[in-house]
Amino acid sequence: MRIAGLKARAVMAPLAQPISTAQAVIPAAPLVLVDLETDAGVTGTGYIFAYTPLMLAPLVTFLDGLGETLKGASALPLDFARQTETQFRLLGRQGLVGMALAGIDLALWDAQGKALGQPVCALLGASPRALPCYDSQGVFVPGRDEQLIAASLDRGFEAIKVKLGFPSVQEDVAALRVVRDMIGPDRDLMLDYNQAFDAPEAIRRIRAIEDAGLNLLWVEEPVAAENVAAYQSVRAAVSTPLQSGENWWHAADAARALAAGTTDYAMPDMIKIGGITGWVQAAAMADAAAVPVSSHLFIEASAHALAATRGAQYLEWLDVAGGLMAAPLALDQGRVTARGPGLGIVWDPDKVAHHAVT
Ligand code: SMN
Ligand code: MG
Repeated sequence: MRIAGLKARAVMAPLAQPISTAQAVIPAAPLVLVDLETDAGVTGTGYIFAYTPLMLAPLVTFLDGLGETLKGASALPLDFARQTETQFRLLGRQGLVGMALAGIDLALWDAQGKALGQPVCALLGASPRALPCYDSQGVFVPGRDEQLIAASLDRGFEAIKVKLGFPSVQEDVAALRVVRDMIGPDRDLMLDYNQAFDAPEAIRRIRAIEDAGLNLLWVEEPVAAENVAAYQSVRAAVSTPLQSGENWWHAADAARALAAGTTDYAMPDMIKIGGITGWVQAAAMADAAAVPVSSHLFIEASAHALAATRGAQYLEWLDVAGGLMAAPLALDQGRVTARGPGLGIVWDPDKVAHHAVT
């Protein structure tokens, strides 16, 4: 199978709730939809979460140009990886380059699955299976967001993550206490600090949360993602497990982080890690290091990848593209199962047209 063409479209996908974090609020999801045509008659589909609408036009422009250079090339993901590693070795593959390449990687895996009439997880050697999800919420503000926690419980989630980063740790503790009281002692509660602190402040906050008996499953990205030494010192100073990985670029970053012992849990981002191809490499290293693996965004592709991941922990339920689909991926009692063929992503043309950015 060979690549016949590439189409990239920018959209602002509607979200059920804004994504609020310690760093920024994202009111709608800036996505680039990637459609990869093949000479076998199937079109592979992937999408890229661009974080900010400012990056939509540059990604589309780059993908359009790259698509021209790929015409006639092999549509097998590892052939593509080998070719583009050489093509972009001098420039480097972090940032927009890596995001665009990962979007194509997803589309290539999707195309292979469709051509074979199989879900992508089966190409990776695994059957689809019901994966436990946690509901990934934004910054929890007491007095404002209780109904969001109640809605998570109604939907059957056994685990909930909130993001925080108030001016004081007392406010963080008070917010977590409200959530813990609502969900009870037995459900998992996670906290995402989105790289808000330096190591001393992170240690102070996490110790205060521990002293308050809030029993978190993990604290995520308390310090800057690339600061290996800071993760090591925080991890040595607290007993709550640390989670990180959504900002690892390609499997090489995963290797460095795991070798340095920066984290207890890993959650590669399907795009930053390099698509399904990069995920397989990173997840294998994490599992071999006895570090459980969760996902970040990209619920459709992650449901396939996690089904095939030994040591899979949680799928992050944060649906950024369902607002553009005829049939968004469905939850069943807080669990989700990958569907095929391919990645199982089918856009609703009317919804895509309505939210298109031109
Ligand atoms: C997150 C940050 C930015 C966009 C989406 C999600 C967050 C998470 O770090 O883990 O959910
Ligand atoms: Mg996070």
